[in-house]
Amino acid sequence: MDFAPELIQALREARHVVVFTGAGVSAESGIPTFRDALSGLWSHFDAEQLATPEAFEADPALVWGWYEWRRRAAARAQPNPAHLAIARMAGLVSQLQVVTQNVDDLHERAGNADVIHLHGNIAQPYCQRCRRPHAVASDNGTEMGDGQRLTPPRCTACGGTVRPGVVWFGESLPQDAWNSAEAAVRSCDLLVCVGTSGLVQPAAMLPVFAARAGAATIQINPDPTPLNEHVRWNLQGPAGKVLPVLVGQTWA
Ligand code: BJW
Ligand code: ZN
Repeated sequence: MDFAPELIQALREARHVVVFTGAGVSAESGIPTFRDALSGLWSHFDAEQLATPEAFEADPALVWGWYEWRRRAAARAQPNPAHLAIARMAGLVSQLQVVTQNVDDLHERAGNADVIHLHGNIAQPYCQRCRRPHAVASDNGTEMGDGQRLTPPRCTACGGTVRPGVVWFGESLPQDAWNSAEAAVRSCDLLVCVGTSGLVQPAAMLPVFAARAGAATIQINPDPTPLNEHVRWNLQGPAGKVLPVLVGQTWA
């Protein structure tokens, strides 16, 4: 794999790097990307239609079952070479922040300390009424039946319905996370976009903000995305293959 010398130089000189990630960075850990066909019975459902407050209102057991299935899969998954390369990079530059759309914790488990979650955390459900966090059993090993419906638990404090700790379509992103992400991309000198389709707003604006503010920009993805036209270097391939080589060649 050969990279442009200017790209290697930009990485070596960068003092503040932001790595902006999407579902593709966790794909090689066995977590399906959001817009992949879902496996088994769940393939009868469109992920975009399950990830809404309206879907949860209409059929809580269907949506809670889907999220429990995914929560357990995420808990069993392990960081892959892409997560590990990003964690390694954090030790090689002055400042590295991860801004992720992912609801898993694989960046943290790979060793990154500064991780901003734009779309919440699948392991932290909370009460829909009083917003208190709801402790979920650490049943990581328990396989759920394919397409299994599950009634959502009740809040132990107020009896309200517990909901997944993620941001659905039509909901606002957590204000603190969004402010931190926006500040990070506007002040970084290099942005690396990894494994995102760049279709979901407002997250997809972040690379545009970085480019407008003068940051060097890189995208790593096996497929073209709408971000191609906004970034300087498009590295086509799976993140778990490209990132370790890129980090290895830059800081050899
Ligand atoms: C690999 C790989 C490998 C594979 N290596 N790569 C402006 C215009 C139009 C619409 C809107 C707008 N502003 C807001 C909207 C509406 C909406 C939106 O964006 N809709 C679009 C779909 C059109 N946005 C919202 O509603 C947001 N809220 C908001 O804007 O609030 C203000 C507001 C309030 C009220 C009314 C109006 C506005 C909230 C968005 C929340 C998104 N939530 C989800 C679900 C989270 C929970 C869950 O996981 O179930 O977040 S949706 C889903 O998409 C998930 C992801 O984080 C997000 C992004 O997906 P991502 O990560 O890019 O994954 P994929 O699957 O799309 O792509 C994977 C990529 O990986 C692909 O490119 C592959 O090629 C690649 N890949 N293998 C590297 N090995
Ligand atoms: Zn409650």
